[in-house]
Amino acid sequence: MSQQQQLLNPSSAHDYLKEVGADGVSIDELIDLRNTGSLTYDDFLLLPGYIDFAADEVSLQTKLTRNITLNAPFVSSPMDTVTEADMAIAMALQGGIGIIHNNCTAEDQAAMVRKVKTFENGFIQEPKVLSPTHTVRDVFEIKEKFGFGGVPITDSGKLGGKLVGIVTMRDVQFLKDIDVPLKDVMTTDIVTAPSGITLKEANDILSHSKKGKLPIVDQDGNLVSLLSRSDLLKNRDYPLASKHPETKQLLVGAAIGTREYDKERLAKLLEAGLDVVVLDSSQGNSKYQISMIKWIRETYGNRIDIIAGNVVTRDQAANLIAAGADALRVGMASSGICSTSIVLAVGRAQATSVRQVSQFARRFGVPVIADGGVSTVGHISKALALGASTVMMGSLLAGTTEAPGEYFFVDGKRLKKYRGMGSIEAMKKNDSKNSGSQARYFSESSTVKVAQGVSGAVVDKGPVTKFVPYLYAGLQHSLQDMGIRSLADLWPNVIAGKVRFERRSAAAQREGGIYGLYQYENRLYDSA
Ligand code: CPR
Repeated sequence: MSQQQQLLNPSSAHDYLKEVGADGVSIDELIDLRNTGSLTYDDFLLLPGYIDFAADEVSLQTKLTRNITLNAPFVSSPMDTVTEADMAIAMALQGGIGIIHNNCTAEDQAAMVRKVKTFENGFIQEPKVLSPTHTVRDVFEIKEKFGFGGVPITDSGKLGGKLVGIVTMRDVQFLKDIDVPLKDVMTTDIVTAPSGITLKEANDILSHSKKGKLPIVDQDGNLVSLLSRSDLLKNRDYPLASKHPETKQLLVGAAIGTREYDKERLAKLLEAGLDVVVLDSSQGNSKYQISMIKWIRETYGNRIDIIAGNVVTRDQAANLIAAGADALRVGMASSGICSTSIVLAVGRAQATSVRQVSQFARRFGVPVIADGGVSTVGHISKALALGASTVMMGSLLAGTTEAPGEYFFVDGKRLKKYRGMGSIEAMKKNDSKNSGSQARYFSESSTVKVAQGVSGAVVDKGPVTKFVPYLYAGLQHSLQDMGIRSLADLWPNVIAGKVRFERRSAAAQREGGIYGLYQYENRLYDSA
């Protein structure tokens, strides 16, 4: 005879839950090396919690390093197809940070750092400039090529030269002879503003002057930048921007290696205003990295924060933490362009790496950057739930407008190049010994270069200024579903066993994908 269970009173639901225990598993049960081996992001899901707040209330403030706090946990990777100045500016404006690659000369890298540090939102930092001896033809060419209708004129024809006039379309529109020099047609009665002026003050001058352009000059009358009336309406405020607390300049990072010549490189980067340095090695647990960390500390004290790595085990982490690292970059062989685990048989699945290193490093107050293998917003929330404080992205940001390189078309698709820094192509880009890509893989002196990655292309993703807000809003919704109000609350709730996890079978992963449709469109976001 079957025994019927007695029904319980609904008001005792919470007592009964205590009796049977919370659903799902804790993080310790999820990452169980002996029984499950290593896991990657797609191997598990987070279980939903309780929502009593709106998604846009969720704070994503987090630590990049011991001393640097960001408003968004997004870092762009130091790769030569991902982060140069434009990407670093866009990332910092939106609360994250960009790490400028070192597969170039120290001078070029320092110039990129300087460009980020001198960026001021709304000001055109690199306007097209002509000299009084250029001709009207040159103005028309600029108009045709770039669409700019007003060109400042300096004595040298360059930015930084003495401002002597301005030529607008109104000055040249009806001229018959377009070979006349600009000194005969330019306007010399110019309204200017001093450098250091705020965007708001400059905008006010521009609105009153009724001019199309406002040149910004230093105390000697040299041209520093330009403000354009047509940009006035487009100027956006970036309330989350990552800025230095005193100088109010955008924050920027840069990668270096661990050789003697990298010490000189670092000096140049610091002179350009660098905020944080990344010691860029695919396997960071080396005597080279440990002595570089110590040397930087001895030479520069606490003037600069050091991100060390990459590591994937707590044994590796222990060495770098003891040497004085301010953050650790975690990941080996999880990126889509990486062939390290196939070729060298060394690496670790990313979810396990992030959890093992974060658990260890958090005891010392050292934040972890989960680097690589992120291809969805969901991967970002998983990395953070596993203990990372920020995520570093390569492929997800490649193909955006701000990524280096030109777009090209294949089979009607608009593409941009994306390549691993250990691909033969990247290692050969700059054969001068002092550039970073070969050193990252300890390959400068090898006669045979062993590739640890591939070179390919990704589809156009549009501007990062639209894509990162999508990542931000998506992450807020993810935390809301978990019932977590802020990133700061996430880890305490994970270690208290309140955030619950569950492994998923291959069939469950299939079920989580899109299926059963004849065709569909996968638009990631819609933004105003
Ligand atoms: P994704 O975001 O593209 O998955 O990964 C980017 C990360 O991949 C970089 O930040 C870097 O750590 C790593 N990476 C770059 N080039 C690589 C090669 Cl050739 N091999 C292995 N890892 C690479």
